[in-house]
Amino acid sequence: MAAETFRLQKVLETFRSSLSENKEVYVKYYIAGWQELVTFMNSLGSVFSFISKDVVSKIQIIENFLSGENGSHYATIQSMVTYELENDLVDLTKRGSHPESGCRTLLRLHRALHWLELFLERLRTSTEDSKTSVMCSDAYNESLAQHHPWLIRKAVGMAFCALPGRDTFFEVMNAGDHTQVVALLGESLPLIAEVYQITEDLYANNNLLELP
Ligand code: 1PX
Repeated sequence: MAAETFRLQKVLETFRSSLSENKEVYVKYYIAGWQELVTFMNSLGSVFSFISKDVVSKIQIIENFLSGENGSHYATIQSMVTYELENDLVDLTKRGSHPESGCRTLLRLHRALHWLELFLERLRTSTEDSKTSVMCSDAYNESLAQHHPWLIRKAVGMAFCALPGRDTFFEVMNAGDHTQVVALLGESLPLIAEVYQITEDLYANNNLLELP
């Protein structure tokens, strides 16, 4: 089977499709967006496979809920939160009988979406001599790192050193020349930011931002 090619355009389209008219977030498209990002990471080489494996397993957990008998409750992040909370399906303070709820699993991806937003904004405004490893780790330290133990932070730091340079990054995004990539990033970022903010507010209003 031919390896799937990544396109930044597809990420934009899936995140756009994830927003409903009344600003709910469709889980199906949200995880499809993540699936695209996994394709991107896989094209960067095996140093990143411990990261993509974790994302893939989280996508799988959520997909199982979506295709399960209570799948209709998982149509949007909003309906998932209501359903899982009303039915006591979330471990709220320590891991117990529901260690892999939809809410806690999606929270991990949600935090990573913040990293993505910060990183892509740096990439969009970067110059020729900017280093992807620095942009990546600055964005990481501002976001996800706070939620990771020392060992993971070290491993992630080492993976960043293996990142290709800015030119390769722009190429792998498969969205035309640099100016076109920058334009597409400018279009994608407000969408990603909106999906992030809606989820963040929902989780904050339900006290779910620190789920174990
Ligand atoms: C347009 C292209 C831009 C680049 C796209 C690359 C997408 C990268 C997405 C990274 C997603 C990482 C998700 C991590 C979720 C997480 O925090 N998992 C941890 C906690 O889960 P648990 O179930 O244990 O509570 C888990 O312990 C994590 C393990 C693996 C390390 C995760 C490192 C995240 C680093 C983010 C930067 C990735 C840089 C990739 C290079 C482009």
